[in-house]
Amino acid sequence: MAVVFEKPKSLTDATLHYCPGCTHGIIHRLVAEAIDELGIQGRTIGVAPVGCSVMAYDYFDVDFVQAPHGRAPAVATGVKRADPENNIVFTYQGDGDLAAIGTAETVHAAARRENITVIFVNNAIYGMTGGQMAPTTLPGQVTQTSPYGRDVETVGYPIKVCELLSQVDGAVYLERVSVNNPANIKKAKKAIKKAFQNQIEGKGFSLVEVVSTCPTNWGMTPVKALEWVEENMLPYYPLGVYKDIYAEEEAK
Ligand SMILES: Cc1ncc(C[n+]2csc(CCOP(=O)(O)OP(=O)(O)O)c2C)c(N)n1
Ligand code: SF4
Ligand SMILES: [Mg+2]
Repeated sequence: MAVVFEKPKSLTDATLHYCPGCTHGIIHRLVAEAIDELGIQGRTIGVAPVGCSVMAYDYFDVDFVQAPHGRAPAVATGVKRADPENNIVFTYQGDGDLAAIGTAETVHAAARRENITVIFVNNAIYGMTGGQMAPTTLPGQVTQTSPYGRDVETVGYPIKVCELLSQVDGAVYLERVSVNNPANIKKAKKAIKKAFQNQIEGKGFSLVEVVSTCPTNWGMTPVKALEWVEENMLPYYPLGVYKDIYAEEEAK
């Protein structure tokens, strides 16, 4: 019988604990597909963050390390440098983890051109802890800690991670994607695979920002949350390649 659908080998049989409609699950699948297709399951080591994906180690059938909140790029640095020829190391981090408490680790890992792959899930909120304002929360967005909407006069503006890191010379590949519709899921898969391929080729720091949803803490149905991404997140966080130094060099 022809196989028409198969679960990636790099995912375990564990049932995901994510809320219905949460896009963490789609992103897990894309990462696992990339690992399968590149034939690197046996040498891949993930670094789990603190946030809703804290239990990523249960879902990926690869070795895993758990990092303290925000410190995944620092932990990944150590794991990669321990055996740079063999270890393929990725971090999987939320926006609170990567762009708040872990800002320094992120910027400096990029500056050092660490040969790691960073999967950055931007859902504009602290999901796990109940929906507090994150560094990426949109101006005017209502959260548990910005009940009248994010007021940039008092709490400042959102951090745009791809734009910020594009100014860091060490960063090699930065792309922002989304998983809000099938066409964007396809592009997200391509970007994630490229970020791993870069590491295999020894190219250096690659980060894929995935504009994601948190229907639970946004207080929306899953479908409405996908529409909210299209209407509100993507105008503020435009999709596209922010840096690809090898492609730029080839074009010269
Ligand atoms: C040092 C430290 N500070 C704060 C926390 C509490 N904490 C746990 S998860 C989290 C936010 C996670 O949000 P994000 O990284 O955006 O991930 P999401 O749940 O949205 O996927 C915070 C603040 C913690 N566990 N450790
Ligand atoms: S709280 Fe939000 S980010 Fe966390 S699993 Fe639920 S929908 Fe996903
Ligand atoms: Mg978040």
